[in-house]
Amino acid sequence: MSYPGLELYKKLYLARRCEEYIVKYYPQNDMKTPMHMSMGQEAVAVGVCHAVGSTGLVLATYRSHAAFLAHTQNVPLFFSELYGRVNGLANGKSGSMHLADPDHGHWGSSGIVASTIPIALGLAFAQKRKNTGATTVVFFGDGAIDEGSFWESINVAALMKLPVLFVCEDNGYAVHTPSKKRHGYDSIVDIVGQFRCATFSDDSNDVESICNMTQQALSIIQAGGGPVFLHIKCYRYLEHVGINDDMKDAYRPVEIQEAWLKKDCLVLQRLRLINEQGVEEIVIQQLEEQVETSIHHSIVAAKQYSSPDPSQLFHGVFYEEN
Ligand SMILES: Cc1ncc(C[n+]2csc(CCOP(=O)(O)OP(=O)(O)O)c2C)c(N)n1
Repeated sequence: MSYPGLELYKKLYLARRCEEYIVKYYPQNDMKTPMHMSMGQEAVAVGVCHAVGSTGLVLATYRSHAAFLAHTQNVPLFFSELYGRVNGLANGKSGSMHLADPDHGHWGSSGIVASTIPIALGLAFAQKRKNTGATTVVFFGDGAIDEGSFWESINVAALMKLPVLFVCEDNGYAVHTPSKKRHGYDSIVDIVGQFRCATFSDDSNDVESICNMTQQALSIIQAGGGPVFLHIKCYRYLEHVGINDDMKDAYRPVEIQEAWLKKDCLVLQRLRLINEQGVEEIVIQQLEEQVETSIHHSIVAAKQYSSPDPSQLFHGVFYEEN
């Protein structure tokens, strides 16, 4: 793929279409897992993971789909896990909130807000000690900065100059409560900047801009400059948990949603490919068809496997020596 922006578009399209398939098939009640959808926020996961590459170690939140797909692009394992099948990432026992593939650098996500942040610190500490050169990336929502473990982690990471990239996916809400009703300060970036931690911000929803910003952050970390904090504004299209639109609940202003829809990350990147990077429409369509086919095959294949046997219920819950 010779056009620089095409790979980014492909990853955005993959994340979006996987979730559109979830919206289509979830009502069949065969995916027995709660769904926290990334739809609308994909530019953060894709821009960051693209810059970090396959050698990065990534942790995310229960809103895990875009981060998992952007980092691993493993569509078959993704759907097998969502369908609760034995060949899934955790043999069908984790569901959507706990997607993990540590053998490929994806160290997992969790339903407990902010809980992966201190785990990321441990991973980053191990990389520093073993001198592997790997960067650990941890995604979290703006709700996670309400937790003590976030502040303790920023402090320790700055103190120990750990190679960790903090990525705050700020969609403005913790469930239905807006940031301004939760935070006794105006700018999280100003406060984190008081620690020995470089900060960057973005509200463009532009995947290339997020990717470039991440590359700058990585050069600081890889030069031994300690942790970096990215604050990236984004907008969740669907309800907090579930596959439906929730604008009828009226906790989010319609004008704000309209403004974000106008800068939808897929639309922005598709237009850039055609208008600025000279990519022909047919090339984009072929790529979209490839993605569709891979999703379709992954779903059909996942459904051919069985669910785990009840005797396996307590296996894999705790670490087991081989
Ligand atoms: C420690 C903890 N406290 C409370 C909850 C309940 N809870 C689930 S999601 C959520 C909001 C988190 O919002 P945010 O971190 O901004 O992520 P988003 O859902 O917006 O992606 C809360 C409070 C939880 N899961 N874990």
